[in-house]
Amino acid sequence: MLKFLNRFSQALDQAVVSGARSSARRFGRRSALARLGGFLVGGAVASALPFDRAFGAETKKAGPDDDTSCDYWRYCALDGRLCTTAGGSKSSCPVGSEASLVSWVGTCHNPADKRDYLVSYYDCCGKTGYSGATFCLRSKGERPGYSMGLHNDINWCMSNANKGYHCTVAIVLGTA
Ligand code: ABN
Repeated sequence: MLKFLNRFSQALDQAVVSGARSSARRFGRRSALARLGGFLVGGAVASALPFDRAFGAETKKAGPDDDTSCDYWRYCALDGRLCTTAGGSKSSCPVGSEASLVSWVGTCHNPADKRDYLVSYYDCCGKTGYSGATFCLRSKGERPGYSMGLHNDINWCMSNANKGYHCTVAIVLGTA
C-alpha cells in the first residue's frame, strides 16, 4: 500500500512538473517576448512594403483645372518652368525672386466658363537653385522669333538687373 502511494505521488509530481513546463512554454515571459518580437518585426516589414499609401487621398487630375500641370488653361502660351512647381503660385513669384519688368501676353480659353482671357506671362528672376520644377512649352498664338514681342521663347529676366531665370507665372488681365 505504501509502495502504491509512493508511485502515485511520483506520477502526480511528474504530471504537475510537465504541466507547469508546458504552461511556461506557452504563456511564459520568454514566449511572450518571442511573440512580441515577431509581432514588431512583422509590423516593421509590413509597413515597409510598397502599399499605395495615397489610396483614398484626394488626388489632383492633370488637366485644364490643375495649375501644376502644363495643360492648365491659363498656360496656353507659356514657355518655361511652372512657378506652382518651383516654390511660388500661378500668379506670384517664389520668395527671393522678382517679376520680370516685361512680359509676354497670350489669349487663352477657359473651359469652365467658355470665355477667352488675356493672360500675361511674367518670368520670376534673381533666384537660383530649384529642383523638380515642371517645364512647359505651349505656344498658342506664337509667331516665329524674328520679332521678340511675337515670340515666347525669351528670357524676360533680361529686362531686370538680376537676369537669372527661375520660373514663370500667369496673370489674368481680363477677358479678350
Ligand atoms: N520665358 C521663359 C524662358 C526663360 C528662359 C529661356 C526661355 C524661356
